[in-house]
Amino acid sequence: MPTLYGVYRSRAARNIWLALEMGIEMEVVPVIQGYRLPDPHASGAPLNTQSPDFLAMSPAGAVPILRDGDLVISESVAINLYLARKYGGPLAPADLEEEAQVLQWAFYGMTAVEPAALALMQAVMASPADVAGADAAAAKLARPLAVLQAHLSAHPYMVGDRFTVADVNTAEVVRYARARPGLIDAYPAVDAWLKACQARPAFQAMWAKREAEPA
Ligand SMILES: N[C@@H](CCC(=O)N[C@@H](CS)C(=O)NCC(=O)O)C(=O)O
Repeated sequence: MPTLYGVYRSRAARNIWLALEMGIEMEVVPVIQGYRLPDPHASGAPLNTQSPDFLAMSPAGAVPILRDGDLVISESVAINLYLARKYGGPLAPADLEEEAQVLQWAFYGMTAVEPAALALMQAVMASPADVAGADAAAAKLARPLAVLQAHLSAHPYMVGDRFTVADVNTAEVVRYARARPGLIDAYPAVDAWLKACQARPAFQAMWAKREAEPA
């Protein structure tokens, strides 16, 4: 059985969501971000991203990490692509063409959507009253959201007209933009798609556990 190291309040969430969608049995070992602890090196500190045992597995000191037999991999999107390929089924790419599209959206999500969406979420959380700062961050998201709006106006899902690993990967970064109320409303196809993704029982199960985890 694969083992995932990470907490629900981290990018491990997208791996847990996918595993639930695909019915993959996966052990989840909690590893909290070191920066969330008062002293990650204290003797009683929980296993965290700065613990020597964890750093031996993750030189970058970041969760998630997946261990599957002798294989140890980092990067939540790479982990999802591995799980999809290994376990197969309708959430995995059906052929080479779909695999290319899944990769295309994975790279677009990581390079175009995530940096802008994360910057927006962090700006809103750091200074909720700083409207100008949030406006500037939101402006950088306008183009990626317009790209997704155009795609999702013509297709119900990211790839293959069905829910796949590409939706899990993309939805988990688009949701950061919800930090700015009303922003995604201006992109109705994105809004409807995100709501459909997040209404799925597997997402709901993951989210309930995430909410139950201390912030
Ligand atoms: N691109 C990586 C990002 C990994 C990452 O930054 N993880 C954060 C939690 S979401 C982390 O572990 N941070 C610990 C730290 O920066 O000390 C992925 O998607 O897995």
